Parts: sequence; C-alpha cells; structure tokens
Amino acid sequence: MRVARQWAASILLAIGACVGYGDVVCGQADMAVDQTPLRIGIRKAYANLRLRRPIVFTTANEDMDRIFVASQYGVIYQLGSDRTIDNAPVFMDIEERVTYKDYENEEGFLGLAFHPRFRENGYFFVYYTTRQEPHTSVIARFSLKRDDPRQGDPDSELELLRIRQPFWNHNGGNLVFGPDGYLYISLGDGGAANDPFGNGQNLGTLFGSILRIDVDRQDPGKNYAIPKDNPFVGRPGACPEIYAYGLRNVWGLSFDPATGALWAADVGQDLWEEINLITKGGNYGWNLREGKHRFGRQGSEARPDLIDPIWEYHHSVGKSITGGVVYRGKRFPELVGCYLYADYITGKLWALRYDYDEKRVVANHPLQDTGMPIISFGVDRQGEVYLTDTFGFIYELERR
Ligand SMILES: [Ca+2]
Ligand SMILES: [Ca+2]
Repeated sequence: MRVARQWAASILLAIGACVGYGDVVCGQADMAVDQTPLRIGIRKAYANLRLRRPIVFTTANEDMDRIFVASQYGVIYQLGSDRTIDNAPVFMDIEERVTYKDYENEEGFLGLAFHPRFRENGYFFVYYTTRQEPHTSVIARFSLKRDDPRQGDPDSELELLRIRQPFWNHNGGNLVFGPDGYLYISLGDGGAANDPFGNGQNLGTLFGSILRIDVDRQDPGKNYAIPKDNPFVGRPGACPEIYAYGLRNVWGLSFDPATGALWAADVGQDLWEEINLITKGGNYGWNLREGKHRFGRQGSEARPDLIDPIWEYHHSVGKSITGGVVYRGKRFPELVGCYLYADYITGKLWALRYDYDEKRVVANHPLQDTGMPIISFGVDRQGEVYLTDTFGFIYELERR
C-alpha cells in the first residue's frame, strides 16, 4: 500500500529489478551477521475470518480480553478468543467519514492506539483520511459509549490535529503510546516522488517526521500539549511537535516493551528499504539519503548529523518494507528480542537481532517467504505476534 502501483504491476517490477541485480542478495557487507534461516512461518489465526484491509491489530489496557482490528475503510472490530468466527463484532464504525480508494490506497483509516489508562478513561486515538476535504489527515480522540463499554462512541470525536496533505501517498499513519505516556505519530513526507518540497529536512513542517504529543494536557488553542522536553521546543521556525525527522514514509512504528527502544521502518523510493532506531531529535536523512546511500544529485554522503538506518535491504530483495515489532512472547523463545518485519511486495519475512552494546545488527534470519502482501504487525496481550494482509486475513506465527 505504500507504493503507487497496483499489486500485480509491482510484482512484475520486482521481478524486473531482480534480473538487474541478480548478484546482490543483501545490502549488508558485514559477514558477521548471522543470516541462518529459521523454520518459522505464518498461518491464518482466524481461518474463516476475512476483513476488508485489516490494517491495525492491537489491544487495550483493560479487563476485557479482546483484540481490536481496524479496517482501512474505517471500521474497528473486536475479536474474542473464538478462532472459528466468520464475522467480527463492530467496536466502532466511522466509515462514512473516512476516505479510502483502491487507486489512492495509502489513505484511509491508518492508525489506532488505546490510551495507557484506557481502563479509567476509555480514550482511544485514531488517524484517518477525512471525506471533508481532499487528502486531509485527521488525528482524533474517541471515547466509549456511556451506557456500553463494549462500544466506541462515533459521536465522541475530539479532533487533535488536521493535516492537509499535498498528495495522496506517504501519509505514515501509525499511532503508538510510548513508555513516557506520550502519543507518537508517524507522518510521511507529503507524497509524490523525491520529496519535491523538501519536507523531510524541513523542521517547519510536520511532514517527514515522527511527532510526540501529550494527550493528557491542553496548550492554549490546542486539544493536546507539547511535551516540554520535545527536542525542537523553542527553536525558531520549527514545529514543536517533531520528535525525529528526515523520514520518508514510516510504516511500522513500535516500542520494544522490554528496552523502550523506538523502532521505525522507513519505506524507500528507488533502491533501499530501511530499519531505524529512533532517537530524540534525530535526523534520518531523507531526502538527502536513502538507506545508507546518497540520494539524488542534491543528496549527501554520510554525515554525522544524518543518522543511517541500522539495517537496509535492496530492491532486489523487496520493494516496500512493512515494519513490525520486537518479539517478547513465549511461544518462540528463539525469537525473543528479535525485530520481526516483512516486505509488502515480495512477502518475505525476517527476524533481525540488534546488539545494543555493540550497536550493530548481529543477525537477520529469513523466516518464511509468505508471498502475502503483509501490511501490518500486531501483538496480543500475551505478547504473541500477528500479521495482516490486504487480502483480508490475520496470521499468527507457526513452526514449519
Ligand atoms: Ca500525503
Ligand atoms: Ca533514512
């Protein structure tokens, strides 16, 4: 969904790229990286359930044991423990205010995150493209129905941010709460190709960045507050919401619950897909660099102030990264501490291990070649990992 092409056409292009780069199997020259395949793949978690573009899989801090799955069309479903269901109860339906079109398939309902104190306040946050104006992203808070805590209330919307996008693609759209209780939001560079307005390197626009906002307080004129220690607070001309920048289109933003590290996959344009560890105030290079490489004639060689990804892969391997999560579950001890990610175009799946002391990737294990157009990863309350695809299925991991 993050490349401006139809699925079938992308496969053909991917095959073409493979022919041209047949001898390049990986972007990394470091032979110390363990690339032993692991016999782990995916299977349908709900064999009879098919949803329209399930794009978020998440849970809430609450007493009920349920999983929330959001459709890109604007419906949030709630799933219980019954794996045999063939349809899912609706938690909240705002489809009539969400724009989604297959020919502009990076818009729609893209993000959902439950407040860390959802148990007390019933708040949850969504990111969607509104039907009210063209190419316009809305980040809003909703609450539960007063008379029914099993239902979100469509009439409870409180808008936090409204962002007019120059183009339909590269909207980012991930919402996650950090261990600090702040809401983190991924925003793409605005779209088109090459970042034509230079948004990635411009701190004066929200595009091309990860935002951090405080949803528990309100600054004058806003329905949220700026955390006082945000890195660009007080810098003239800079948007104080920005936490990190120089990003093209982060798809897959997640905190490792064990270390607190913030992981972000950034979708590449011409040649390289990347995985980044996000630090406060960091500049991740776009559009001066793509992966660990100079991008374009105006681009830059490596520079201390442009943070390269910890991992990249070439378009001969895959063409659109779907970022995942650090595995902290129980069923697969060999994956504990590994960052799971996939490629949307080729369906490849990997487990990457990073050594925080040595500050380098020590393993990138190929898992199953799923062949599926994986669009997102999620975690259940036990820490087990799920994937979703554009065919409408939810997958879990299995040994093969
Ligand atoms: Ca856009
Ligand atoms: Ca980068």
